[in-house]
Amino acid sequence: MPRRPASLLLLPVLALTAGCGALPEKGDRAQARPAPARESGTAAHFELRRVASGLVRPTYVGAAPGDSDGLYVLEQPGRLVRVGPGGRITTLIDLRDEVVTGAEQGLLGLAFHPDFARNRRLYLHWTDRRGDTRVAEFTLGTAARRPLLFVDQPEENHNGGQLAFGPDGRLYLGLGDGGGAFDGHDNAQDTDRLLGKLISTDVDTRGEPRWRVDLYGLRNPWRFSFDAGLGEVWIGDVGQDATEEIDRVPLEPDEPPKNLGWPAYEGSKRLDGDRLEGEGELISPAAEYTHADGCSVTGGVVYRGTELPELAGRYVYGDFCSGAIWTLRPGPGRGAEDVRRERASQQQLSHIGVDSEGELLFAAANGDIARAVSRRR
Ligand SMILES: [Ca+2]
Repeated sequence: MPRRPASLLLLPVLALTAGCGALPEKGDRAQARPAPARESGTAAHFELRRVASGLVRPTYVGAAPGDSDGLYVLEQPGRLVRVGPGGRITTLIDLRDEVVTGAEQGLLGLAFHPDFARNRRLYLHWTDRRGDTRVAEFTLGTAARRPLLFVDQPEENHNGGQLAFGPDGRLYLGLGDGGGAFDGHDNAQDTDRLLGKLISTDVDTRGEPRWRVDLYGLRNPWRFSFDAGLGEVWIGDVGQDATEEIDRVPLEPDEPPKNLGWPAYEGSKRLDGDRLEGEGELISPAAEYTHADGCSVTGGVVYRGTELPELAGRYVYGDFCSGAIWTLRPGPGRGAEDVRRERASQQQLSHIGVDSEGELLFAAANGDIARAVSRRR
């Protein structure tokens, strides 16, 4: 693939650093932001207690509005199950005949309609038998299905995964860059394409869904979440060979979509070859870690529960490969600080969700579901 020279981008930034007052190239202006936070110590805010096991490669755990007794789990090969009291498992939707399972393919995302308790609507994201991305609306207890999205996938990897409703009531989806290495299909910086983006649609408008690009320059946003109170989205964007990143981005729909930098940047590191495209403000990671500490970030949530008061307002995330779990404190200027590695860890960590009370749940590809509990118990 063509590698474009980076020198034109780097020179103005260096000039600005030297204080000569030259304007940085559009998009690189955010380089004045503070460096991403890195691990600065350890902590033991909680223990993990296993609450279910034997599930098949879970990719999601969470609660449904109006159901405080059950946990809802996605199994990567294609089932949505409910884990009820006593660990009883009920299959709610079975797409195993339609889903292909690979390392990064399968049933990858679930979101409940904000009004699910009344309308029973939920949304699933999966990889179909041809390896392409599909999103559809289901109405639980009926056979109703409404296709919402089809995206041709050029490679098996980097399919993104997460579905979630934003504080604006829109359904958001994270899509990876289409796969291969170093965005060889040139998707992430092309704002006319859906790959390498955070996109959203209004599911309550009937007729053909229209998807909007909200953020671009993503590599593989496997997991993201909204901190509704602050109108922010937190993204764990999986890195290439060196760096995993956490992005903290304000929701500003009246502004042009912001640029998360890939593949011109991996984490905060400028890579040779690709340039920033489009008009979006460049967003540097709030936090990052290198492959000395893992190899695939699993983005989590800002804790808004009550059982673990020391975690209040902290963002919780981890790494699939090392099982490490970190928490950090949102800092000034959209940054992060006080990154602590937890004593607890979870091998094959695939998803961090919350129950109906906002308490932390951890899904792992080894089949386990765990809950964060106070160490004082
Ligand atoms: Ca980035």
